[in-house]
Amino acid sequence: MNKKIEKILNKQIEAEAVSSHLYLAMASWAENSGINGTANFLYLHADEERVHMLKLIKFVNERGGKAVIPAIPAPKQNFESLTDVFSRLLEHELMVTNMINEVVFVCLQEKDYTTHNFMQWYVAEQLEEEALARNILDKLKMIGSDKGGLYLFDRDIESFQVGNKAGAASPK
Ligand code: OFO
Repeated sequence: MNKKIEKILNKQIEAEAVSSHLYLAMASWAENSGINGTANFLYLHADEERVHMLKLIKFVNERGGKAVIPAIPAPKQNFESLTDVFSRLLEHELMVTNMINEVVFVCLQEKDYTTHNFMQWYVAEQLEEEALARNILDKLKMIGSDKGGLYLFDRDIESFQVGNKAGAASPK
């Protein structure tokens, strides 16, 4: 595997691990705050980020590269509100989108069309995740501090789809 591609894919493996860890911390905070629907949604999201990482690990190894399992720093543990959680989630996803765009750019520079093709799943996934996070933030803005609204939000959030289910169902 081209060394430049191997390096940038390993950077992406680390980013997916960091995402999974961050959403796990958010889920745990929500659970401790009694916001259980949101906690379940975020636990699921953390699992899906782990699947994103696994897909990359397998791809790198199967193409003759060496996937590096990264050390992950402890994520933020406390959040001010649901709006705080989802603002940070959107901000994080925008950063991940930039990283994925960079991988795609390097693939084209290196004429690695196989990896370019593989990365298209991540490009589509980012579109969905950003749209979902924006949608959730819009709902939270509408609800404001209305307790009844927040109760319904927490009840309904479990039915929101996280990510590209077809691709996330399997690590390959
Ligand atoms: Fe949140 O998405 Fe991974 O790539």
